[in-house]
Amino acid sequence: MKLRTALLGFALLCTPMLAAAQANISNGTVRIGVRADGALMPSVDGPTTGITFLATGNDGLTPGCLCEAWGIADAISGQSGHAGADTGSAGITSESFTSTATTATSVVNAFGKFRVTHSFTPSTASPNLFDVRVTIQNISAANTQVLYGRAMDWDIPPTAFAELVTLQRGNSPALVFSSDNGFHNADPLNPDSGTNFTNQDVVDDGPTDHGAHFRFNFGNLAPGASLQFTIAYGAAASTAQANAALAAFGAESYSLGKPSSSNDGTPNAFIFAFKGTGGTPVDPENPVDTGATTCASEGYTGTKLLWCQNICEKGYTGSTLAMWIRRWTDRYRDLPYCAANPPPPPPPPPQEA
Ligand SMILES: [Ca+2]
Ligand SMILES: [Ca+2]
Repeated sequence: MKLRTALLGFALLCTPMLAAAQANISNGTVRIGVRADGALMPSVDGPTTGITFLATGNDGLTPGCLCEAWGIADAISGQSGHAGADTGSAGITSESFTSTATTATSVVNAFGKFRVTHSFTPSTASPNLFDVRVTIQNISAANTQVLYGRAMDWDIPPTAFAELVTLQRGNSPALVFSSDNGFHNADPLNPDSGTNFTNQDVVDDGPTDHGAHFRFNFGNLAPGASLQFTIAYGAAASTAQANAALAAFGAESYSLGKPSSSNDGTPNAFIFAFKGTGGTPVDPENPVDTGATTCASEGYTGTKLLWCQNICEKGYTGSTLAMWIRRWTDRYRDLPYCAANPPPPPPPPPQEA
């Protein structure tokens, strides 16, 4: 009894500390839930929050699974890690977490090689956005090559699990893979075959249960050096308002999640965007729509379908990708559809800070 009382007292003492190690933050228009590991949708006192548009009270992530995640890899050593509320965590250890009513900063160690800081602040570009400044530092003694992935399964009320997804890749040479598979754990070394599409610019695809996944290769990062880029999360009352926020932010690549109950993004369109990744801002008013071409939609079957998927839709890179391309060209003397948009060349050396 005494032990139990003592443990209860200890638990009560610890509760405020544990609760403070993750936070829901708000700018009055949008509420974001930030975990200690830098992913979204923490377990805190208050509503479970991914990205909530306060005007409708709807959250674009929390219906169904809490599927949102980020991951990092060193392509030289082949090490990787990832963190997410429902997709699990590997190789990521929390170093510190601080927050206010409007800001949150997560600092983690990634498999002893990187220190990764996700700093959430209200965007100065738009009240519909939060900025997440991401800083990746090589804390090892070895040269590294940095891959960063981030994924989310859009679930957009009032038609959650039947949402429309727009994905615009832009021209950043560092963006090496994208898909609408929001269930991915974002580990950059984990292949992704997409839900409806990979590596394509698509407008309002669906309705189906899908999301957005972006993977970047930021190139070599020397011991002690750092690189930075910025993510935006947000929500707006319509496609037009979401596009205005994206333009103000200067998005280089982005995804929008919208309900399928309207054709103008009402009553809420949700935003996931990147800048500072080496590209130029896209024009959200004139999105590119190539339709969701897939190996299956190309009419391939059997071996040809499988090999096409290995080249175009599995997210393979390096020698594995080269092997499948070689097999394909040896047998078929041409290239599958995605060869019209070949993987970009290696990115320039990253900005060091
Ligand atoms: Ca969900
Ligand atoms: Ca979904």
